[in-house]
Amino acid sequence: MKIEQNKIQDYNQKQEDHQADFQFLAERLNRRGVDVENLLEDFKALQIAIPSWALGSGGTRFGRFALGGQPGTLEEKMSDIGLIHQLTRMAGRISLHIPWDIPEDVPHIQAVAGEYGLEFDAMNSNTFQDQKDQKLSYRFGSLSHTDAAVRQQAIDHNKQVIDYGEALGSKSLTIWLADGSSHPGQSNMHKALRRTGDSIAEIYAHMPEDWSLFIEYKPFEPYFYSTVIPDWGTSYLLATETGERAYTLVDLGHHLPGTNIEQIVGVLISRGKLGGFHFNDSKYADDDITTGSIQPYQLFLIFMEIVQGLRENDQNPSIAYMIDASHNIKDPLLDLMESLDALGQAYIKAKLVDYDVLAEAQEDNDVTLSSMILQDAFQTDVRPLIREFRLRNGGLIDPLGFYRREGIREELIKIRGSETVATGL
Ligand code: PSV
Ligand code: MN
Repeated sequence: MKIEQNKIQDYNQKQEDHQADFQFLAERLNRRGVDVENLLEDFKALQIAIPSWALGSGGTRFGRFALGGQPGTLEEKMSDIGLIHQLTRMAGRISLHIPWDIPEDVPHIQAVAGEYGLEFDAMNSNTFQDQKDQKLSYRFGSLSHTDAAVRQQAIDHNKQVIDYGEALGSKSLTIWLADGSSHPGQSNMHKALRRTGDSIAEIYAHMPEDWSLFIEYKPFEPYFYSTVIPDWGTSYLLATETGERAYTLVDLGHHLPGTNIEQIVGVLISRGKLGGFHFNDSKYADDDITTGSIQPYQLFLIFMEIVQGLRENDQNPSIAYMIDASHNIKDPLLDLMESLDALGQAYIKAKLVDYDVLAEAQEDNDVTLSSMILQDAFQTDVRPLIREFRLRNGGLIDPLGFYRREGIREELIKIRGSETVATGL
């Protein structure tokens, strides 16, 4: 769905407080030596990919609630992402999961992407579910399976995903390996890891030379005793053994409670091995809820590590950002826009930190000053700046308000009906 630009302008004109709010913030930041114009320009580069599987109503193992107007085809999914991008100007990328979203007609899919101003982000393979006509089962694993024939099937699937991605213009593959065991003694853990490394090496060899490979990790689920790639260290090990263009991907939900994720981010960047993120938030495990809704301070600290890390380590390539969330109750489009806003805020706040002054405070072991610097940035309300960014780039000052006021979900239900079910989890 595309919104007429004059509707956007009309709605923006009604946001009477915005100019005063923005002026107040801009003057305050300028007084502190922040180049606001530069910040607004720089913000354009923060484009966050939306996964094709996050636009419908997700579910839990207990069931799925209906959400009307879900996208039933890849084109409709692109239309939803196009809409989010039009309203926020922050979501110019789409990430596909195969076989949930096979691009049958590549030129057509590329043309649709072009129409909405979308580029193809990382491709995602799926060896965690058995598909209808699949010969061998992944019940006991895929890339790590004890049977070479199952491993080969999973390797071939990944190669096919690379081929689809190459045709579309994607430049990376993300592997999330569900493989693991649910019972002590079920699996020889180090042999499983060795087999996984060998399988990944074959997939890596199939990638075009300008592609990158991202390896996710996750401590549990769907298996409950062990996973083959449980943590960043194991992912880092595999990425290092695999090759220069293999990196670790950090999904914020894939950590045990209390894990210091920002430290992991800093360490990976320092070794040039941070490939990308899957953003979401959680209170307990892989809850996949709205980014920044539970631990906004952690999100800010992660972005601080990114901003500071990239300043100091040019060996790390540019980072791939994606939201990996599941929407069981909220309207996915509203929720994704909330997440984008939280990401924008964390990024801008991280940019407000004066890293030279912080470095001095750290050298002097001035602990209080260090925390004051962080708090000063974190407590700044930077929302007027993001609103101004959207306004200047043809988006909306208040995208959530517009979406609700205009009844966009109701409109989608009229067009698509209330029965469609989007592929994905
Ligand atoms: C696994 O929990 C995960 O985060 C992986 O990124 C998958 O590709 C994604 O969810 C969707 O299933
Ligand atoms: Mn993920």
